Amino acid sequence: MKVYSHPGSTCGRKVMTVLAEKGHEVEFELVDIMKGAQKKPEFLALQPFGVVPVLDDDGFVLYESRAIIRYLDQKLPGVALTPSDAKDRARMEQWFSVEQSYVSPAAMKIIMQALFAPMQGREPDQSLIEAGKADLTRGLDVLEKALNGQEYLVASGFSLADITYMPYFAYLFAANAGDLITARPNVSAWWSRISARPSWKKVAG
Ligand SMILES: N[C@@H](CCC(=O)N[C@@H](CS)C(=O)NCC(=O)O)C(=O)O
Repeated sequence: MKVYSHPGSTCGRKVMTVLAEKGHEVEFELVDIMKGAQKKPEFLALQPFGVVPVLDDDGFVLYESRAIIRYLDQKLPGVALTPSDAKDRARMEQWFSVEQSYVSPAAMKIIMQALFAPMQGREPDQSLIEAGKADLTRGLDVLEKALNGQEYLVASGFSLADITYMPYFAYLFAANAGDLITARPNVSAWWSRISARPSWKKVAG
């Protein structure tokens, strides 16, 4: 199995965290997204949108991180990261969708400006950071309520849903916006719990 990605890629980190949870080693093919390698014809032949990650499982080429992690969980032995009960599974899908629709787009607005713009020698746009923070409020408030008295997003246990949030939360701290998380006790406790997992430490450590 081979993963084409970049160590700093949020979506790539979801894939690598699932692999670490499963205890499965893969070949890691660096795609240097800082230098535009993702837009070269040879990579576009694997991923027509020119973004990482891509999985190659013995010739079965799959892109889109959320599809890849579902596939890996089903395919690989080890701990199950998808609940078997229909309602728990539906709840996991709900949190996947909330991440993709409301949380990560808002978080990325902040991260692109407060973290990546300075790295690329650009001045962060404060108005975009403020807009991202405003956008993120509802998503985090919803998580705060859902995590009341609950250790993980799905009550039955740690699942793929928790993993999909982790790369964005880590970058929010790096972007000096960690107070959005620490201000919410249930979200904060959940983040401490999931970010302490050996899989995440291995990937983002
Ligand atoms: N929907 C895609 C998004 C992938 C994505 O946006 N990857 C970023 C890195 S986290 C990327 O390759 N960016 C480079 C670019 O946009 O050129 C997925 O889930 O795999």
